[in-house]
Parts: sequence; structure tokens; C-alpha cells
Amino acid sequence: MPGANADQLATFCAMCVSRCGATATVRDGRLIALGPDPDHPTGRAVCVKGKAAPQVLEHPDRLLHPLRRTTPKGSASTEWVQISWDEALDTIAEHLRTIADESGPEAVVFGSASPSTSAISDSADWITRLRRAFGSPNFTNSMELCGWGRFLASTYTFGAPVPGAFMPDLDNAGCILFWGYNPSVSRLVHATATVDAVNRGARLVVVDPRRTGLAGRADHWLQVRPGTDAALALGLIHVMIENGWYDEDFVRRWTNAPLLVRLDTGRLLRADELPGASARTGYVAWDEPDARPVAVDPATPAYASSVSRCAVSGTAEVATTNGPVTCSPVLELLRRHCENLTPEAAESVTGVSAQVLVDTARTLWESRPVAYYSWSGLEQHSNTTQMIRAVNVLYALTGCLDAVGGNVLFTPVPTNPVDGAGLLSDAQRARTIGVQGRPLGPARFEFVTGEDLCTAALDHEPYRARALVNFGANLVMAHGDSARVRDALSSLDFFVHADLFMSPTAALADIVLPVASPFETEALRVGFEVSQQAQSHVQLRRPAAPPRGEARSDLQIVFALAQRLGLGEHFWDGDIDAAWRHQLAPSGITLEALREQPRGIALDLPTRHRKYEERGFRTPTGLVEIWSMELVEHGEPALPSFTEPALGPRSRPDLVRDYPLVLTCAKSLRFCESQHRQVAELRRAAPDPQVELHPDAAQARGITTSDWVRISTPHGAVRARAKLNSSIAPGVVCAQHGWSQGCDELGLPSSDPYEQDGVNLNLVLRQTPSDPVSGSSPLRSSLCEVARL
Ligand SMILES: Nc1nc2c(c(=O)[nH]1)N[C@H]1C(S)=C(S)[C@@H](COP(=O)(O)OP(=O)(O)OC[C@H]3O[C@@H](n4cnc5c(=O)[nH]c(N)nc54)[C@H](O)[C@@H]3O)O[C@H]1N2
Ligand SMILES: Nc1nc2c(c(=O)[nH]1)N[C@H]1C(S)=C(S)[C@@H](COP(=O)(O)OP(=O)(O)OC[C@H]3O[C@@H](n4cnc5c(=O)[nH]c(N)nc54)[C@H](O)[C@@H]3O)O[C@H]1N2
Ligand code: SF4
Ligand SMILES: [Mo]
Repeated sequence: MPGANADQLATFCAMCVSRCGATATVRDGRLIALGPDPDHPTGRAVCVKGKAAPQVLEHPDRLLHPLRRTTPKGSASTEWVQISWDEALDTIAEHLRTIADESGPEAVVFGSASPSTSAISDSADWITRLRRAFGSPNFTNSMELCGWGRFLASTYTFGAPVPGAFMPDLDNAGCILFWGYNPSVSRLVHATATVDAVNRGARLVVVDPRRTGLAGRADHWLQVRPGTDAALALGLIHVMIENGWYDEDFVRRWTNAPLLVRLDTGRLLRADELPGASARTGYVAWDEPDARPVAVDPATPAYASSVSRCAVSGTAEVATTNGPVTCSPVLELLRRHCENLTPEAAESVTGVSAQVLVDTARTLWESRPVAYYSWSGLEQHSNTTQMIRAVNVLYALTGCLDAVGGNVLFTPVPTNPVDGAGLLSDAQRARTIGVQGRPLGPARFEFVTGEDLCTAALDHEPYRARALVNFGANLVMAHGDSARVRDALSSLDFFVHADLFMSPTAALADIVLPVASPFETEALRVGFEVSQQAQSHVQLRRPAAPPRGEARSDLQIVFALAQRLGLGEHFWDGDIDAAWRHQLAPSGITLEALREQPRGIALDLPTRHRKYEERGFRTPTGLVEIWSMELVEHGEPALPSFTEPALGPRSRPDLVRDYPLVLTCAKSLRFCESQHRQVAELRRAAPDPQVELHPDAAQARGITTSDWVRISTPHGAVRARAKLNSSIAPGVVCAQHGWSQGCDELGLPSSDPYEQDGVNLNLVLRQTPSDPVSGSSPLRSSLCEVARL
């Protein structure tokens, strides 16, 4: 019990993407407990990790002072000496300036932990601002593993991040579709809202190789073979088109379905290719009543009435300035593209029964509006971009985007952007590492993949990455081939790492900075994302306890570093309050008001739906791009396409004899990614890494529950404990990444992340063969064998 003299402080937990509204119990300057705050829009519950926040904060392993390495990298043991903040900041600034002078600011890569697994969301925009003010286009934060599909890949279909920014309107959905997403583990606030929705009668569809969490409550659980999700989506699209289970008005008016494609070039036929029409803009469709091609321009008011008469099926010969060409509307080509993926054919590829597939397509149609979310299950594959495109096109057919109960861009609180978009020149942006190899990939948006970071550091391609300024990211544990990541980080001239704990990545740094826990710092949160109510909420989180040792918030570090680098003019000369005032100005909410109301202030913002009706979609055609010209221009398929996962049983039959099982992975309930294993309260119930496998697969190998087993891939072997799960297919196993930390209180030693037969899964996975568009790594469908130890 909190006991006497305890104060209750309204706050929110920033430890993961859920960002749960919470009540902190504080006594004698210590955080004693964290509980839910039901009056907060995300405050219905806190999870085990949130409840253990005091133990994370007060853990004896917290970093308390800035440290400088005294032993060379690569030596048997690493030693550190405590230094002052002044010395740390001066040393950092001096190294960064020297490297920028010698090699250009792009030689300095910035990095951070993912905002979904850490409190970096408090300061992410400011870290980006610092990077841009410094002049570097290079930022690494696992974008290709965590956010590509939700945010950036979807821009090639919708011109906007769906479902990353267009969030599922769970309160009003008729049908909720979770595809490779398990919010019961990963985003508590979505899990509670989904249970409410199901209780009020919403239908639920879950696509997951395991029957986890909410799948147990689903109307349809689609047990997909890992990495074959694109085939499943195309199979669903097949059924939807064949049965007319799609929103014809939306598809005609707001997707490029009626536009004609030249079958000879695979390009959309342009209006200026029609004879005698050199000045015309736009594209061409086939007017059905008049049986002739017509120029149509999605940017004009006449477009809607023209395309309402136009064909979305068939083939026609069209006279162009270069002679006749055979053309078909996009929807016809999509239909043909999916023709062979009958429910039965899709079943043979994906393992999802034909009947379940048809029933699911019917539910999606009959229970609209559909709200969906996809996440890690679709992110970490060699064919991620096509998978995402397939699900995006499927979603487009429902016509539910930005509709009540669909995926909605909730109205944000108006603020001044602070990520410094204008501070980086186009010339510098063009230097992003990886942009030449994958021009449509994360590098286009200033994100450097793990693979490209290693190549730049080790092989100096496209140029040498010489320094890393890293806020948290545990790169060694996050990426496939941990040993290569270690070698890459060790090869840097200078590496500064800011963290709460010494991680395997931090251990490779030259300087380590102690970061304050989110419960020890002030942070401004504008919008809690998941609903209009949540998105209207602004909160200035107050510290529940003073920072331990000399720890500082990431924000304070960013502002201090900016001063030392001579960039103070972009950082209000180090005055964080002034910066926040600038950010908040358009909202009308003052810092003083927020400080007085720790639970936060909600604006009364109306939700506006179907905003595309005002300004179209931000794609090249202004329409939802079922047919993507941008992808075609870069040699990628115009329609979403299925390819077998590169390390799967059908692509690599040569490996199947020794590695007959498909290996995927999933997050742990009690830990975020590579963190939190040092906390006894969390570790006690999950002391060892697990691998889930079907009882038949276990029996065939003489494995019983809780046995230690060896997971072997072509790259080595790691250990885990067997967990029998009859809801996973017999040929599939699901492991956990992120294990290396010890827990002194429980007498559990830490484990060397580079040691064979250790517990770091990513040691035996690889960053390649990666997705051709994004560079996403095949962490979720590769081959393995499991044997009893
Ligand atoms: N095999 C496999 N690999 C994966 C994944 C997978 O599912 N399977 N998932 C991938 C995904 S989705 C992601 S996001 C990455 C995760 O990789 P990371 O983004 O590196 O996340 P974590 O492993 O949680 O490590 C976060 C680090 O940041 C520190 N930290 C926590 N809070 C803060 C803070 O507020 N400030 C600072 N400065 N530091 C902080 C922690 O102590 C820890 O050292 O891993 C990826 N790797
Ligand atoms: N407790 C906890 N919460 C977290 C995190 C954490 O580590 N722990 N990490 C945070 C971060 S960084 C992220 S990115 C999010 C991720 O949140 P989620 O995406 O929910 O994370 P996972 O559980 O890794 O993956 C979701 C599901 O994908 C399934 N899956 C695996 N392979 C495939 C496949 O090939 N196809 C399909 N369709 N599904 C597949 C898994 O069985 C799993 O149930 O969670 C955030 N929240
Ligand atoms: S789900 Fe848990 S760790 Fe994540 S914000 Fe909520 S309480 Fe914190
Ligand atoms: Mo993530």
C-alpha cells in the first residue's frame, strides 16, 4: 500500500507506444506505484511493465554519470571513467565538428530507439531537429523493421500513412481487422478498446500464425503461413472482386481503377498521348456508353461524372499519337492479377482454409465500416513492401478510409512543427545513406536501415559513416547479424550513446550519457493518437521523482548539445520552455495552464471525415494508387505481388532437409524489445526466452514443455525454452528476440550476445536478403530446426 504522506500525481507512462494515462503514487520524492487513470483517454489500464516503473527507475544498474571509455574498442574488457557533463558535451561537440569539417555532416549518423518501445517519443522531433540543424540526412531508428509498412510504404498507395497516422476508429468500427498485430501484448489501449468494440457487437478478424490474445475472440482467425500474407490479401481481393464485394463508387471515383493502362508499356495512358491532344493533362479512361476513350483529369471537377460512365473491366484498342495500343482499366488488371489466386489456390500457399477466406471476405464486406491495423507481423520480411501494398489495396476496396468507423486521421491539436524540416538542404537530403540503392525506401525519408548503416561503416559505401550520435537504440540487439552490427559500431571514429542502462550497444561507445527515466522528467505530449478524444489531449508530464545521479532527459541533452555545437539559434538558446511555447502557440494552450493541470487539457476538436473529397490524395494521380506508377518507374511491380519469402521452404528447398521449420517471432508481454529483463518483478514469471512450437512438432523431436532447446539456422544456434502451443501450425515456430540482460536479484547472469548457443536470436538471423524497396530484414520467416538440448 502506498501508505501515509503519499501524493497522487496525474501522469502518463511513456515506456511504450500505448502511452497510457496513469496515476503515480509519490512519497518522499520517490515513485512508489503506477496505476491506471480511467479519466484519461488512454488511462483505462496499465500493464505489468508500467506497474514495474518504480523498479525500472530505481534499478541499481541505472547509468548515473557521463562515462568515457578508457580501453580500446575490441579489448577483452571495457573500462570507463566518470567525467563531468561539461567534459562530455565539449568532447562530443569537438569530435562532431571535426568530422563534419573533414567529411561533411553526413558522416555523422544520428539514431534513436524506436518511439514504440521507449520514451524517445518525448523528444523524437527535437532529435530530428538537431540532426537537421547539424546538416546530417542520416537517421537510424529501425524504421525498416518497425514503421515502414504502417507509415511510409502506405504512402505509395494512399499518399498518407495508413494505418500509422490514419488510426483505426475502433469506437465506431463495424469490423476490426488486425493483421500481424497483437495489441494485447503490444498496445494496451488498442486491446481494451477492441474488447469494448467486440462487446458492443463489432466483428473481429485476426491474421496471425498464432491464435494469440484477441484472436481467441475473433470471428475469423486466419492462421497464415509466415511471410505469405500478400498471397492471402490477393486471395481476399479475388473473392471481393468476383462477388462485387467492394465499394464501387469509391473505387471508381477515388482510386485509379478506371484509368487505362497500356499493356505494351505497363504505364497509365496519358491524355497527351491521344491524337490531337498535346495540351491535355491527366489520363485516359474508356467511356462505356460512347465506346470511346476519354481524357480524364482527376484534378478537375468534371472527373467524377466522367468516370462514373467509364469501364472498370475489359480491354480496348486505343488510337494514340504512336498508333493503336491495347489498354485495360486498372481494376481489370487487378482482377486478372488475382485470377489464379482462387480461395483454394490461396489456401495451398498460405495455409488459410478456402472457406475461412471466403467467409472473411464476406464479413469485411457485410460488416463495414472496417478499421484495420497491421504491424510487426507484416514488417520484417524480404517481401514486406508488396505485402503492405496488397493489404492497402484490399483496404481501399472497402471504401472505408477516413470514413466513420474506418481508418481516420483524427483532427490534431494545431501546433508549430518543430522537427526542423526546413533546416536541411535538398542537397544534403540527397546524400542519405541508401537512397541510391533503394530510392523509394526509408532513405527517401532520411532513415538509414541497419543494413545500410553497417555497409557505410564497414565498406564505406556510398561513403564512410564515421560517427554515431545515438539516443538509446540497441542496434546490436535490434538487427539481424548482431556480430556485424558490433563490427560496424566498433569501426566508427566516434560514437556517443545516451541511455538509462549500459546495453550491448552502449558498451561499444566512446562516451555514454546517463538519461533520466520518463518519470523523472518533464515532457510535452500533444495528442495521444488512438481516438479523437485522445488526439485532442495535451499533457505536460510532471516529474514524479528527481533524476537519479546526474541523469538528464534526452531533451536536455539535445538542447545542451545544440548550444555546444553553435546551433543555439535553432534551439531558443537552450531554453526548453521557450521552445515549447513556440510549439504550443497555435493551440492557444499555455505552458502555465498545462503546469497547473497535470492531467492535461483537452481541446474540443471536431473529426472531419473523408478529407480527400476536398483535396484528393497526395499521390502522383491524386487518387488511391492501386496501380503504382512510382513503383513501375523503379522496376517494381505496379500491382501488389506475392513472392515467396526468400528464406522460406519453397524458395530454399535446398535448406529444408536440415532446417524444416519456419521461424518467426513476436514481442514479449513483460518486456519491451531488448529491455526490462533486469527487473526481477518482470523477469520472475518469464526468466528465459521461449520458443513456441506445436505439440506434434515437439513430440517428433522428443521435446516437452519447458525443455531447453537449440534453435539452429544456417547461421548458427541459440537456446530457448520450449512452450507447446497447439494453435501454431506444426511447421512453424515462434521465438523471441532481445535476450541478453541478466537479473542480479534472481541470480540470472547476463549472456554474451555474440556467443553461439547463447540466447540472442538476432545473432543467427540476417539483415539480408532484404526487401528490394525498403531493405526490411527477413526476421519473421526463415528456416530453422529445433532440437532438445
Ligand atoms: N528478431 C527480431 N528483431 C527485432 C524485432 C523483432 O520483432 N524480431 N523488432 C524490431 C523492432 S519493431 C524494433 S522497434 C527494434 C527495437 O530496437 P530498439 O529501438 O533499439 O529498442 P529496444 O531494444 O527496446 O532498446 C531501447 C534502448 O533504449 C533505451 N531507452 C529506453 N528508453 C529510453 C529513453 O527514453 N531515452 C533513451 N535515450 N534511451 C532509452 C533502453 O535502455 C534500450 O537500451 O528491434 C527490432 N528487432
Ligand atoms: N509488451 C511489449 N509491447 C510492445 C513491444 C514489446 O517489445 N513488448 N514493442 C513495441 C514495438 S517497438 C512494436 S514494433 C510493437 C509491435 O507490436 P506487434 O506488431 O503487435 O508485435 P508482435 O507481437 O511482434 O507481432 C504481432 C503478431 O505478428 C505475428 N506474426 C509473426 N509472423 C507473422 C507473419 O508472417 N504474418 C502475420 N500476419 N503475422 C505474423 C505474431 O505471431 C504476433 O502475434 O509493440 C510495441 N509494444
Ligand atoms: S502498455 Fe504498459 S509500458 Fe506501455 S505505456 Fe501502457 S503502462 Fe506503460
Ligand atoms: Mo518496433
